Parts: sequence; C-alpha cells; structure tokens
Amino acid sequence: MKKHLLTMVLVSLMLVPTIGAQTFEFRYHGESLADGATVTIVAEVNEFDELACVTNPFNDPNNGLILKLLSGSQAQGNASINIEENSLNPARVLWCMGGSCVNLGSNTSYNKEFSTNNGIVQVQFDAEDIQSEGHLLATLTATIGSETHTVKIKFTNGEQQVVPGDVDGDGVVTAGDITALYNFLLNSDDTALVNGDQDGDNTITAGDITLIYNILLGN
Ligand SMILES: [Ca+2]
Ligand SMILES: [Ca+2]
Repeated sequence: MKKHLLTMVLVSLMLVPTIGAQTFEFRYHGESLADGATVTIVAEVNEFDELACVTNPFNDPNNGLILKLLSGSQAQGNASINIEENSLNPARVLWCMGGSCVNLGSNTSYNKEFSTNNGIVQVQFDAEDIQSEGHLLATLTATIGSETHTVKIKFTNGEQQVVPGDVDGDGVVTAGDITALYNFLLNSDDTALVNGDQDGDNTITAGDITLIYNILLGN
C-alpha cells in the first residue's frame, strides 16, 4: 500500500510539466525546474585560480542551466536578468544567452534577445574573480511568445547553504529530490540522500516527500 501511494506521488509529479500547453522550461543538470525555482551555486576555484560561480561549466556546456523548448526546435525570445543582491564583489559578471555575451559591469539589469535552432538555449551566468564572502541573487526571466518563466540564481561564497527541499544537496529542488527519498524509503538506497528529513521531525517518511511535492507545486 505504501509503495503504491509513493508510486502515485512520483507518477503525478512527472506529469506536472505536461499540464497546459507549456512550450519551454528551465532545466538544471538535466532536471526540470519549477517556475521561480532557485538554483544555488557555491563558489569554486577555477582553472585561472580565481573564485568563481558559473551556471554552465566550460567542460560540460550542456549540463548546466539551459532553456529547453518542449515542442519544436526554433524559437526567438526575450530575456532579462536582474541582480537584486550582490555582496560578492566579483571582478566580472558575465551573461551569455543565445550566442552573445555581455559583461554586466556595474549594471544590475540587462535585456537581450535570444534565438535557438536546436531547441536549447544555454544560460551562462558567471561571477568571476569573487573577492568577498556573501552572495549574489539574480532573477532571470525569459519570454517566448506569450509565455514567461523565471529562475532565480544564487551564487554564494563562504555562507552555509540549506535549501528547503534539496534532499540530494545539488542546490536545487527537482523531481530528483523525490527520487532520492523514494529510493531510500523503498530500497534503503541512501546514495543520493544528503538532507532527508525535510520537515524536521527527525525521521525520514513519506511526509518528507509530501513537503517537497508541495514546494515543487508552489504550494
Ligand atoms: Ca536537489
Ligand atoms: Ca521527516
């Protein structure tokens, strides 16, 4: 009975992105992001020996943050980035989308057009040569036709990060966090389990799955 219930939760979650005539979505490391989700990236030392946060690793450009068309392969759209908080003091803030890049400099917002012929638009947003501890919070909004979606990008350096609902510790809440709990509860597989007890009752139960399910649905 328990297994059946959990399976239904998982199946219904997988159906969420297909509700309505959604034409595109944001994905991070291959997983769909709920509208308004926050992608959290912790600063790392890059190949230039600088502290940096990047949404798309250079060595794996398709496995970071992308805008993915859900039907068709060609589209033109408009995107804006808005930096709401920035205490990182980075030397450069770079935003590339649809093949062109801009160094934001002292600008906190920027608009650009983008297009795609292969159904994918890479979103490269970097804070490079970070000088201070703290965080940068930006909202990226993309519009294609009459459809608009947003993703929040949080870069952090030296701050303790706990993202509510992030069971597998990759900094973002996705269906993968449900899967991590499901694997633990049904198969005792804890390989992806980093923060299993999401509701704080000191046990890992189906109630923790429900909590994440509600986060993903925006409840
Ligand atoms: Ca996660
Ligand atoms: Ca719990």
